[in-house]
Amino acid sequence: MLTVYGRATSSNVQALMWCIGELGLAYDRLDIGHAHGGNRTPDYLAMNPNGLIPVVRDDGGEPIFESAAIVRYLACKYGDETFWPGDPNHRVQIDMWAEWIKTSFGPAFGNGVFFPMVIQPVAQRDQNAISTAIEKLKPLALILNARLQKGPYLDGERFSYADIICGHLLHRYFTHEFDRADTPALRSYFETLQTRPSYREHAMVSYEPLRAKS
Ligand SMILES: N[C@@H](CCC(=O)N[C@@H](CS)C(=O)NCC(=O)O)C(=O)O
Repeated sequence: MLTVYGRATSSNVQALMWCIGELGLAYDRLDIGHAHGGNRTPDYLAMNPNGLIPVVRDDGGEPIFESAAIVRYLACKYGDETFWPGDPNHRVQIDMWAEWIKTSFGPAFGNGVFFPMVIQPVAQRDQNAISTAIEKLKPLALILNARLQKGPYLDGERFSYADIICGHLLHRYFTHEFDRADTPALRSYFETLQTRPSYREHAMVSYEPLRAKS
């Protein structure tokens, strides 16, 4: 049994929960973070000194933080050869895209566009910085679009953990209104992901509770 510490409205929790759903694992999820609090207590900081969610414990084992590391742990322990291939030459192609999304496309969208346009209080928003971030995101979206022209998934015909690291961002990316690059393959990928029940259940979670009121 996995214990997941983290609220369902967190995008990193959504990636993890989608992974758990794809692998059909039993879990207990506790609402921690944001309005729920609970992530600055001594007990929580002993599990993750950053005070961030998610954290996972597998059968009461050592706490694990960093969502991508947790997803790879679950892939390694419970996934099949397709989900995270053992062959280093194949694995690195998948890891490469997962890493790029986690460090390039993800922050460019999440920190640069989504957070300041949706979550940050209106009075603190810097419209010039947001406009710059929107422009900087466009070439990254085009890189992803070019890769997905070879799809339907990041690893061609095979659905892998890299699709989780990427795809969980797309609900926010395509439902939040902003000036996006023209990326038909990326949009079609988003539509393909929506045929997966675990994606709909865990990654298409409303972000309205996070929206700044003023
Ligand atoms: N790199 C970390 C980032 C974790 C992170 O930033 N989590 C956010 C939610 S997505 C958080 O804990 N925010 C504080 C809160 O919810 O109270 C990961 O991928 O797990």
